[in-house]
Amino acid sequence: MTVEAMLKLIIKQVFNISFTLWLRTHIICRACSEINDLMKNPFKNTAFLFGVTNAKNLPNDCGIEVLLSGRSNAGKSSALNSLAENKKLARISKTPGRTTEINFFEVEEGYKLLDLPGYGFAKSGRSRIKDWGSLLGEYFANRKALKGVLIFMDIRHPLKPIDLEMIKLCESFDTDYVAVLTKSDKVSKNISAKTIQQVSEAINAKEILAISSLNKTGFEKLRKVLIGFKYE
Ligand SMILES: Nc1nc2c(ncn2[C@@H]2O[C@H](COP(=O)(O)OP(=O)(O)O)[C@@H](O)[C@H]2O)c(=O)[nH]1
Ligand SMILES: [Mg+2]
Repeated sequence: MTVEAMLKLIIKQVFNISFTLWLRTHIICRACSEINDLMKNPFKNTAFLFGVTNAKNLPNDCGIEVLLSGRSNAGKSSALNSLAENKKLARISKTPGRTTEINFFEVEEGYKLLDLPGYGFAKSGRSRIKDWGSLLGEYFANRKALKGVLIFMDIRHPLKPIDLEMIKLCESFDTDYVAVLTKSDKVSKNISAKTIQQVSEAINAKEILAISSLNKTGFEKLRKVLIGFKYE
């Protein structure tokens, strides 16, 4: 072998080793950064799975499920996006015209958030929850995976009749519910504290908290509450 050929071989080997080392370091760094992100926010990888309109299409009853409910415009989609720090998450699940649907989101294997986009949409008055018919009723009655319900309410007008109907539904099935008061940036700290107090006196919620998707406040507590459902 000539000196030139040997040099070429050495350069090639050095290049190969350097590249492999760089690639490994890069992969390890990426994995570390993903783990770090997930430790900071366990909801970061939340992804839309599918929508269900009929009780017979519900997936296997296993793991943990938490229902997200609230009147339309309460700020539920914005809250879901802020929770996951993903601006596009809630929009993905929107299916126009389908108001009686349960949308499944997976936070991690075995933990799902279920969005009820039609709550407060269909028709008027007391028949609204009934419009959910067998789907919601059957879901509540039989679902072992159901660990809790979040009820999103605009902090300026909480506990509307439809919210009270959902609370009644939770109480009748002995399901824990959490009142999430949204858009807290719209009121002063004083009013926010007063509203939390009033709501806590009026209902038997497991927890009451205020969030603002605009200011990104209250989400640490909301994440803690949601993670708490894993240990019940
Ligand atoms: N000021 C303020 N507006 C909000 C907040 N969250 C949502 N909104 C607004 O309220 C409206 C309804 O929000 P959306 O998340 O779509 O509500 P949803 O119908 O319950 O899913 C939109 O115009 C949002 O920009 C918030 O924390 N603060
Ligand atoms: Mg929405």
